[in-house]
Order: sequence, then structure tokens, then C-alpha cells
Amino acid sequence: MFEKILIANRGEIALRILRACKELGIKTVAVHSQIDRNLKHVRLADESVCIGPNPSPESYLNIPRIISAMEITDSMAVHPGYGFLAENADFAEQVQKSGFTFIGPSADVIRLMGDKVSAIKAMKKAGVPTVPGSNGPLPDDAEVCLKHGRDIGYPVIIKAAAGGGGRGMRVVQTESALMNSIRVTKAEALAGFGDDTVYMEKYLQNPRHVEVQVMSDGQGSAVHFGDRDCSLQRRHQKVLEEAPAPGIDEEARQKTYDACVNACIEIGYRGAGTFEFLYEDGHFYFIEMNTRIQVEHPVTEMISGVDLIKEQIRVCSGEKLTLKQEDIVLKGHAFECRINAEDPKTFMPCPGTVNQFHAPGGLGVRVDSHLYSGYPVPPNYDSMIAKVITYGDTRSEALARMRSALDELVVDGIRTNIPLQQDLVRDSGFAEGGVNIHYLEKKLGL
Ligand code: MV4
Repeated sequence: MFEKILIANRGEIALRILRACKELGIKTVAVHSQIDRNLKHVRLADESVCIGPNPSPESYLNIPRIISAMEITDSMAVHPGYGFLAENADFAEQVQKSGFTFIGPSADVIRLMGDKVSAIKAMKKAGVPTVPGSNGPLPDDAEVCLKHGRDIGYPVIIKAAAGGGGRGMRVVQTESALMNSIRVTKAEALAGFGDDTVYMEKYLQNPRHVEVQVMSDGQGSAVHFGDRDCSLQRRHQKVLEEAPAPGIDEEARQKTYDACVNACIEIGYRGAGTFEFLYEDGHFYFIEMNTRIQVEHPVTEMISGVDLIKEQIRVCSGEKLTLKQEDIVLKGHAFECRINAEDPKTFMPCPGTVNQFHAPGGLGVRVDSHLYSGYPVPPNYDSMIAKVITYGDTRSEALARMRSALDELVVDGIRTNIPLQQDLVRDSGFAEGGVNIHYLEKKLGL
């Protein structure tokens, strides 16, 4: 096991990783930008290093500075959290080449999944159900593109191979619009990612976003922890997640879980991972794999009782998975509300000082947050400041606990999306369960 881990992140996830390290008896190094010197995890870490000025490219995204901090502090491994360098294959490679361990899959596997065309190809090969599509890059030949469109049937969607998470995609309704849409998407992909490779898929009109959590040791063993529903989103930003996804066809679900586990073994996956699917009419369609621990991992921890970060650290230190699939018993239901420092109407980020912070509590209530009274929310980073997670034996019990928890929560001094979350957990359509990816934007009148 590692003796010392450097945490290459900030905010709630840095604190979450620090707590896991403490439980495992691992020493911690916090790295931070100048403005972040008073973050809660910086205070709690065994050591801390200021790695640069506030802009992320000069601190949390600066690979040489992070590797230097590992050298100075004699850290054995780096945990990237989510965002920043978490899915940067070059970072993983340089960490490895410097003699340290990247807590995540190999650089090659990050690259394989970072290119959506190669990811889909690998998943199809492993038996994971995918969206009907071009099964490869679109060529320059217009006739071939038009043929793909006719075979798949309109509407179709053009996606950048280097995109993901909603960046670099365009829906095409008719054949007459296809070639122009391909040209525009390619130009945007080249400008945005330096790679103009695009592919085509059938556009699913009203799917849900359902994802499967996995853990794999890269030594032939992998397990799944069931699914999460992340359909409640606005402009590709998730707002409220739950586990398990309600009302899923059990046969399709089990088959999909088995395929995900099989895929992990086939590609030699190491660490925590998430398979993202669109779910429509009882069928799963793979769209992307995330090679990191995700923001919403706590809902899975609540229904499985497993500390996913501790497991992730264990398997990435070279230990074999000791968890067996039959040991993972999913029980009850969990929700997570993301609390953001933003205007509840315009969604504009609202940095500023938190005068008063009171976290909710009680049975089945968990708050993952780095907030404290007097904490200044800096303008430089993501606006998420807390996650409120509730658990219950049933979905309705977990939802009732979320209503109370949100009513108890006080974040004073800045504007937050708490009013939006309070409204959502009282929404009758949401209470029924199984809303699709357009539900929130429609509700908000977008
Ligand atoms: C799609 C789709 C419909 N059909 N692909 C958006 C984020 C990226 N991960 C993939 N996305 C989508 N891909 C096909 N073939 C609709 C979306 C989509 C979406 C997916 C998940 C969650 C929210 C979304 C919001 C808009 C569009």
C-alpha cells in the first residue's frame, strides 16, 4: 500500500480523498493554488504545497508543478479526483514515467476511452450494447456519409471523436442538412480539440441517462455496483442524481452489468470507472466511458455500503480486488443534490463569502462539502460547493429525507441553487421516477 498520496484536486473531492487516505493510514499531501491556501483539506493534510497562482492552468492543470510537488514531498501516488487532470492520458503517462503511481487506469486505457470512436469500437467488441451508428469515423466521401444516414435513419447525431460530455455534437433532422452539419461539426472539433474526426449515431429523442459503476483491478477481476440515473441535468451539468435508476427492465439491466464487467476485464481496466448509457424503451445504449471517480459516486456508496475511493486506492496500489460480486448487495435508495454557488434564476456563478454554513443531519443524511462559515467561494473554479446525499429503505423515504435535509441546509451570504433543488424534490413528475434528459430544461422553460 502507498505510504503517501498527493491529492491533485480541491474542494469537496479533495476532502473526500483525504478522509479515505486517513482511514487507510496513508499520509496526505495537499497541493493548492494561492487563493486555496485555507481550504479545509489543506488544513487537514499532513503536508501542503502551494503550486501556483489561481488560474487552473497555472496550478491544478500544471503537470510539471504537480510532479515536482510529488518529488519534493516524496509522495508515492497521485489521486486526481474528477475534472482537472483526472482523464488526461499525458498526465498519467508522465506520472508513471517519473516513477510514481497514477490512481486510475493506464494512460493507454485513458486514451482508448478518450477517443469516443475507439471507445465504442472496444465496447462493441466486448459485447456492450451501443447506439446504431457509423461504427467509425465519417470519411470525406459524401456518398458514404449519406449512405450511413439512410441506413441509420433520421434524425442522426454527429459527434466529435475527441468530444464527450456534450461538447462537439450536432443533431441532424434531414438528409438535406447532413453534409453541412458534418462540415460545421468537423470545423468546431478541429478548433476545440485539434482533431476533426467525427462519427454518426442514431439520435435518440427521449432517452434517460443511466450509468453503471464498476471497479476493476487490471488483474482479471472486476465488479459492478449497479446503476445511477443522472437524467436531471441542465446544459450537460448534472443537478440531481439517484441510485438505483428507477423502473429499469431487469433483464436488460443484468445483461448490461455483465457486459460492463466483461469489458473491464477485456481492456485491462484498473480503478473506478463509469459506463454511460442512454436508456430508452427498455434498452441500454453505450455512449461513453468515464475513467475517473465521479461527482455522484456517493449515491452508489450509500446503496452498496462500499467506500469506492478506498477500493479505488487499493486496486491502484496493485492489490487484487477482494470484493466478490456476490458480496456487493445493493439495498435501498439514495439521492444526491448538487449545491452550487450560482444565481437560482440565471444560473450565473455567484462567488462570495459564506457567512453562515449549517449542514443538515440525521439518519440517512450525508453532506460532502468543504464549506465552513466564513469560507470565501473563489471565482476561479467550478461553482459546486456541496453535495447533499440522502439514503432510505425506499425511494420515497430517501426523497422525504432530501426534502427535510434541503430545508435544514443554510448557506448564507451567497446565492445558491438550493431553491431550485427544494422545488425539484417536490416536483410530482420527478417523484414518479424515470424522467428523461429533457425534463429539467423543459420545466425551466428553456
Ligand atoms: C446522444 C443523445 C441522443 N442520441 N447520443 C450528451 C452528452 C454526451 N455524453 C452524449 N450526449 C447525448 N448523446 C445519441 N445517439 C443525447 C445526448 C444528450 C444527453 C445525454 C446525457 C445526458 C444529458 C444529455 C442532454 C442532451 C443530449
